[in-house]
Amino acid sequence: MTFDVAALRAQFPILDQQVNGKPLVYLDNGATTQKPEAVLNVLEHYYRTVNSNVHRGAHHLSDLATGQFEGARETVARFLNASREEILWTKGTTESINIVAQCIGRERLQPGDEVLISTSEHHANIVPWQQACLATGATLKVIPLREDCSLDQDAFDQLLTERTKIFAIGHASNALGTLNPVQEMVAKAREAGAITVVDGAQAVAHFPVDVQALDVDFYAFSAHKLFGPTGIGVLYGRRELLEAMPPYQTGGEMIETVSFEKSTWNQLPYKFEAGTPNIAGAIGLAAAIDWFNQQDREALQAHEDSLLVHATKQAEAFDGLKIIGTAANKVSVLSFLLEGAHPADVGMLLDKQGVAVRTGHHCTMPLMDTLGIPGTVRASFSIYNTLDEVDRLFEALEKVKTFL
Ligand code: C6P
Repeated sequence: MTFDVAALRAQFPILDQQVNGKPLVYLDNGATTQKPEAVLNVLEHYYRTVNSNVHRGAHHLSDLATGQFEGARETVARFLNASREEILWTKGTTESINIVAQCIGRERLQPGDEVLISTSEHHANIVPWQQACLATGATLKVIPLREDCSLDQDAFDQLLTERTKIFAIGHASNALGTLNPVQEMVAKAREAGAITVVDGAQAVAHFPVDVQALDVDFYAFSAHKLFGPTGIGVLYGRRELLEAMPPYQTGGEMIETVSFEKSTWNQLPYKFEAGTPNIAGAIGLAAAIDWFNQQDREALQAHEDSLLVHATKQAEAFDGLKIIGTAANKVSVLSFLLEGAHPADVGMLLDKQGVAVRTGHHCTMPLMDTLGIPGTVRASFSIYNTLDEVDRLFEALEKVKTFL
């Protein structure tokens, strides 16, 4: 299979448009990726021909919807190398982490216990733990960064103790792109007796993830950053832990029996899925995974790497530009500052030239505080971006410099 970026791009109709009179250069893939025709078609087909509620099987359409919905769970299970009972549908990464923080964190933490996270976490992997610590009297501990914004592994080794009950870490940083050595860190945390949680929001669209190889207890991601729809995500949980956890929300679907005196819970995974689920979302996510798996994943990864290398080279040569986050291992994210310019102004002037980036704190306020900056300009690349688009970003930045 050879990789043809033009052919791949052609499958994403949204990319073929003008913004502010210029061809769109979409470099905000860390916020959300675009959706290929294959996913759009499946979503439309579902609503046009299948739409029905699931697990209520009294008629043909309901059977069809249930089959596709549960088939989607199996697709996700294969994608992560898990079993279907361990795959829970959620609204996204944020809800996935909240489920763990509520159902394990608040249940098991006690005063004197510690939750260990890192400086570069997204708010979704900080605030739920902060709240769990507040509710239980446990303490939040934070792994500091080295100069290049990678995690300080010596500090990690010291912070990880028998008091560490939960270790929650991002697989890749959304603000900087740093790829964390999650497998090694999870192994050490498990050895120390901690429950391990990985935020995979910025990982799954970039490289294969195998939860068994990672040997992690919980893994979270969002469909919309993986070429799928918004409003749907996944929490993988190790079966023994899910079995032992109380439900997150209660109501329909998640029960086995209900009386006015007492209710009992459905089996996994339904125990954690109260109410009518996002059926179309789950089916759309499976379509995205099927589509993604049909591509030459190694070629996609190599292409993304070449985008980052090309962008980094130009950034290093660009007068007055400072790259924020220079770790050796990164996903395709370039965060930077232009001397004397506020990131928000840079973003606005790039937008005027059709270049879409994200600016600000990227939901990582503690990281920005640590770095002593208000935020960054972030160009996050995906498989359908081209080297020409990277050049367009830097041409546009030259103009921004003259405007400012
Ligand atoms: N980051 C970004 O522009 P949700 O919103 O639940 O799908 O994902 C939250 C989330 C959690 N962890 C990481 C590492 C993330 O990057 C995100 C979402 C977007 O960087 C929106 S803030």
